[in-house]
Amino acid sequence: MKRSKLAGLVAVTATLVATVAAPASAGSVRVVDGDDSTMLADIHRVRVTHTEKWVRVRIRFDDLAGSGLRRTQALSIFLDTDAARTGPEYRFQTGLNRGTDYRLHKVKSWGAPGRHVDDCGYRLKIDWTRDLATLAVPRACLKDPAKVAAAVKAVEWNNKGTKKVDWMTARRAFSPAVAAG
Ligand SMILES: [Ca+2]
Ligand SMILES: [Ca+2]
Repeated sequence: MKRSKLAGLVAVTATLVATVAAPASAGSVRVVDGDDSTMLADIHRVRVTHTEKWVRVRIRFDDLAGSGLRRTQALSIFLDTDAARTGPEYRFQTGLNRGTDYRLHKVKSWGAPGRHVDDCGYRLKIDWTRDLATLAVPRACLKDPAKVAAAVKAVEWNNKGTKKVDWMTARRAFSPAVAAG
């Protein structure tokens, strides 16, 4: 038991290193959260990609509900663009059901309401068949950061109003920071 767990950890570390060190045109990191919640919007995997022009965060879920009648699902992505300042500099919020609205805010802390970032061409794509949500933000929107890290939180309500939450890895935990590739 102990042995296989250790082997698993080593494999994850090796994947992270390989992803970061890969001679690709973009810097990227993949974080595995896994099937650790009974909610349908359970976060399974997250990939943060940082290119010369874009910052992308792609999240794979257990099961995204197109219809809010099945489950009401929502997502927050926190971006850390300045490691010298504690906490996130940006927060992106969206629903995950069809017809949702989304918004990017400049924030000073995790809980701050922040100020809306005027439309600078950021966009969200949701694929309900593949259970994927992909945020793409022009790097210029974020003031061309040297490195970006992301923290991801999914929230879900069932039709009785019971709320469940899943964070990528842990509450308010950022991915490794990714330099522009
Ligand atoms: Ca999860
Ligand atoms: Ca920060």
